[in-house]
Amino acid sequence: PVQTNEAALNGNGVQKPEPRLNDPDTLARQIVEKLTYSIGKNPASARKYDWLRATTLAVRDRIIDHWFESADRFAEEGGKRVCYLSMEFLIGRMLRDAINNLGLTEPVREALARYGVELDMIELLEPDAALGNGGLGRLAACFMESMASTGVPGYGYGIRYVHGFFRQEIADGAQVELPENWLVHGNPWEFERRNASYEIGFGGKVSMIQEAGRPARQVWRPAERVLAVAYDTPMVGWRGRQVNTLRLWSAQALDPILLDAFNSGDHIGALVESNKAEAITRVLYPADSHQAGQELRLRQEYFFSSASLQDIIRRHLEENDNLSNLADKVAIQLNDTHPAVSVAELMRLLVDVHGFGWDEAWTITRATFSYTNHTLLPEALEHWPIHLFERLLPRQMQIIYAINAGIIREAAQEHGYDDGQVAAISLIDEGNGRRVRMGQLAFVGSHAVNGVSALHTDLMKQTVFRDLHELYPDRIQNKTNGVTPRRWLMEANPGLTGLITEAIGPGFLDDIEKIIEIDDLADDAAFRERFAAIKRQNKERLANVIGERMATSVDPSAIFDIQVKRIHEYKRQFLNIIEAIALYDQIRSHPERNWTPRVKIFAGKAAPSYVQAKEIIHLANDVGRVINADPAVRDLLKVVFIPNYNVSLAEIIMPAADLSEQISTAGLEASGTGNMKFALNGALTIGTLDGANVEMLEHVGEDNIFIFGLTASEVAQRRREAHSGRSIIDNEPMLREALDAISSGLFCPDSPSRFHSLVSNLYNNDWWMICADFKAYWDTQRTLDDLYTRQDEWQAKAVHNTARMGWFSSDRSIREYARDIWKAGPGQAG
Ligand code: F55
Repeated sequence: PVQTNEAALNGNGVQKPEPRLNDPDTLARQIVEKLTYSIGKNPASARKYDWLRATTLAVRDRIIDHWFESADRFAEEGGKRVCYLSMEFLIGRMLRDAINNLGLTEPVREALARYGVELDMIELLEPDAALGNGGLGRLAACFMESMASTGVPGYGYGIRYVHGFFRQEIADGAQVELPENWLVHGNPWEFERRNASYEIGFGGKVSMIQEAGRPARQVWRPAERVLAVAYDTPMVGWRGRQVNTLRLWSAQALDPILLDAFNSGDHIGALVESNKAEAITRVLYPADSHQAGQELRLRQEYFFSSASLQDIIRRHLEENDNLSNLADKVAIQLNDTHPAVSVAELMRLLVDVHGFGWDEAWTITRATFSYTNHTLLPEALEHWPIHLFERLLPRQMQIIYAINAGIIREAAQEHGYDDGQVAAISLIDEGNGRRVRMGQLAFVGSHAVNGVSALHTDLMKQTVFRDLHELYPDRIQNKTNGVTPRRWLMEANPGLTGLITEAIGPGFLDDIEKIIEIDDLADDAAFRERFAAIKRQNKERLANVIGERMATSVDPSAIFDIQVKRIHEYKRQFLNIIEAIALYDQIRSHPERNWTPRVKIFAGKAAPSYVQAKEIIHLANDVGRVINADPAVRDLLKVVFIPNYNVSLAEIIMPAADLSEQISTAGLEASGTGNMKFALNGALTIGTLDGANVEMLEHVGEDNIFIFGLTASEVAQRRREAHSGRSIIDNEPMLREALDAISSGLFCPDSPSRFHSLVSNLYNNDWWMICADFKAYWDTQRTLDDLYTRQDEWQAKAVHNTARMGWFSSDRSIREYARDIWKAGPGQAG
């Protein structure tokens, strides 16, 4: 055992490190100290990566001071913890965020400048932590930052994937997926916690055991066991007031090299087991819109759910006598259904391991969990085949049957449900090969269930959860998404942040809703000009990126019309491309007209197995190649697809947009969060009445947003009527000519039939209402062309957008979760 001198540890502070000072002198000295003693380089021979690492380590020391303070404060004050369980945390880079939140940006810049090193340059060397697919994962990252910034004691729990979201390259117009390897040079932000590790079982058998004088109980003897090892990353809140922890689990073989096998000469056999264990946390699944359905995915879900719950329980029992007050001390938020097996696992831990009776365990479980739904798309809802579930998690399957029996009994006895109504709420889908419905499991195991925008929450009540909502009418509530203004305004757009600070003072940095104070400056010509000048600089920066990465030149005085997000049919990048083709036709047919120059910018990744989404990427690239090379359009139109969209690229793109494309088929986009990032940075939105666009309209006012197209209920109506595109195409020449151009092979002469199935889907079915919405979209785009020529008007609207987006801060979202769902954080009894 380690010998410690208690007196020295606690008494006179002999072993306490000196406090870290934040002046440039001290920072410069300590960066060089890290360079020398942690990295083993002297300043003269250090490479840029060495400087990044040394700077990160010096900044990390300061974070650790705040981290310990936060832990001590929590230990003193007690209160309730919030555990955010998410398969995904799409964080991006961490250095800029950390130093911004600690107020160190200028001192660090100055310290590095003394050695001739540019902060902005070394920041770019940090790899993105891309442990997520898109909106859901990025929301988890914004929420972690906002919990730390608003003083909620939040613990993120997730998976430490060795390979995050794949890197995208475009080869001959098509997406190519390459493995991502963010950990190759080590990760200075994480701390391995070997003492926090738990065994996770799979497979095996359940048997009833009867011990003398005790009630009979079920014991699960797993056939396989792996170890979950914790890695902690500090999450720094605004002004460093609070530092929370993101705990990510890594899988390891219990016995990395099975010594028996190894000693008996079976080297290969010994390593097979460790490979199988470590496979669990090897890679992030890249599908965001359909269920993977693979065994490895279910293993991932259970692995991180069980590890997190065991950790939560261990911590609770360190501070409390028993688990009966768990729900008073911990709130567990399930980020979609990916961790929904937690409901069964907590029941198992309470009943089988900690000896609770079923009913009390169920009360505790329900009071502890809450669940956020992020999609209504049927193909994205998780449902696991029963045979697979039972083979991998036999005890959890039993528990799910028991939960189901209880719910059905309640529905039948207390509410008189008939067989049809029972089938609708059952946790087991008997329809297609018997499956466990994870959404239903998460719903019944939670005291609160939320959607992520007002419209989405309403639709949840009417569609996917209609029957459960009828049974539990108080359970569903709305929590509209938000984005953190630190990363998405201050860090991404220092120019605009500086202008706003000059105009209204720095108060909005601590309370983003104060940004409304620039609203009246929309009428101030001098302010508008400075606002526009900053936009222009940000567009030049993006134009440079496009020039460097793709050797395409774009003119920053054109409208930057941007659609960046995952590629999906319901998000309708195809509609945007068709509009580009129609515009191309019109410019060539009517060269005499006063066209407003436009650059259409796309970026986003397709799931590797999503054929149509990959065709859409191919089309965008093929169309861009033809249009950009055609002298007839005289730079009036460019179409650019920027490869490898990720958080870092988003930080350059969001501030550079004039126009934000939020054009999903109404009723399909749960919320959207890119819509908020763009508008906060002064882009106007062209969008449908979908997701949070509806609430953005309410906040910015109808003069400042450009809404078009069918509403969600009109879409539902048309689908009931078996709508197809054919008659619309026949009556709309611009649309027909654009589709004919695609079908003719104009954009893909090497393979003219490449896009035939994309086009024939429109004729035969038009499921996503692309034909139905084309004309309204076209007309709205032309209104915007016209508006852009009146720069005063356009810029006034842009100012209103920035001014009125304060409500869409994730600080507001988090305060609502804390107040209505978690009953935790500042101002809660705790
Ligand atoms: C990831 C994995 C699976 Cl198996 C299914 C879905 C996803 C995923 O990434 N979903 C996702 O990003 N959903 C989005 O969540 C955002 C945050 O709430 C919403 O803004 C957005 O509308 C929704 O599509």
